[in-house]
Amino acid sequence: MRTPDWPTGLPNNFGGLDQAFSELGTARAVVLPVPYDFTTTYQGGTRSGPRAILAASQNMELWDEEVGPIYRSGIHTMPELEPAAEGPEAMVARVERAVTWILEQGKLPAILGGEHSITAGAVRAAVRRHPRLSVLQIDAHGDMRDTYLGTPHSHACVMRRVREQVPAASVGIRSMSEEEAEHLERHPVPLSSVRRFRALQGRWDPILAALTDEVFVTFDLDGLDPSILPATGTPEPGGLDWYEAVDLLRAVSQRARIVGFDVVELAPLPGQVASDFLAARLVYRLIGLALRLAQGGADAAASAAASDATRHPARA
Ligand SMILES: [Mn+2]
Repeated sequence: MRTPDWPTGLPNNFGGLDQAFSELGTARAVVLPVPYDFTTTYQGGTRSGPRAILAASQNMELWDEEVGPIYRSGIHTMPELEPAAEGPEAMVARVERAVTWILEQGKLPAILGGEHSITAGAVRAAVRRHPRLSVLQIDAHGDMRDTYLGTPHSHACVMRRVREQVPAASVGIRSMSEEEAEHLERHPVPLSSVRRFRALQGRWDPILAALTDEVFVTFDLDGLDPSILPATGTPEPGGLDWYEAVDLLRAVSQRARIVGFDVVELAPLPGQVASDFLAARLVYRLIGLALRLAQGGADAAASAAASDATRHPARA
């Protein structure tokens, strides 16, 4: 049979990459879409997050201003992980199985949520391969409840479960329950509100010191300000801006190895694609930082930041 020879649209994978850059065998990064939205309690819709990120990524320029043409390292997109109808515990186990498989192939797992509860499975898989693992959480919410609505596997409990396994640093936190606040008073953990993060003025040693040299990044998009990312289930005012977030991620990637990450809680809004694009760019940037392709790009970005000193004196 002859291959059709008419022009076609882009392949439906992260970045819209040709086979040479998207086949599993040679790809260094593997994107795992997890359209899971079960324990969400306010605005739902995160089940549509992964597809929106993939769609945006196919319209994104693949030369990244910090990490360059990272698609050349190969980015394979897995089929969507099917949601488990039994409940979050089964889904967490399913995520763990998939991420274990990706790590066994020697690839970087890049997980697209979906709601935040899936992180527990990803971290369980990562810590088995990297026993000295630590977790960087970007989030508006502590997610430190012991149980929520009858389950310890809710999105609202995910960092409590993670911190039972590994050390973690949390940034952007500005919303928690009374129970969480009391728990944190008795059991303090490295946790920065946006105010505290800004007070560090770019000297992030207290955050970096809480991490080991192998880091899993869990990026809940509501850690960002709703003015730049409105498409999320529980938007909270006063979040991080884009440059604060990516500057922190770059600093982490220079001090430690990012061994996997997730970007969760995108709940796409009809007609508003800026959030989807931000998420796609963030995923692409994180792949580059994790694969340590940032060398030249980071220097260029650092000098750009220095010349930007009048606007951001704190980060000069
Ligand atoms: Mn959150």
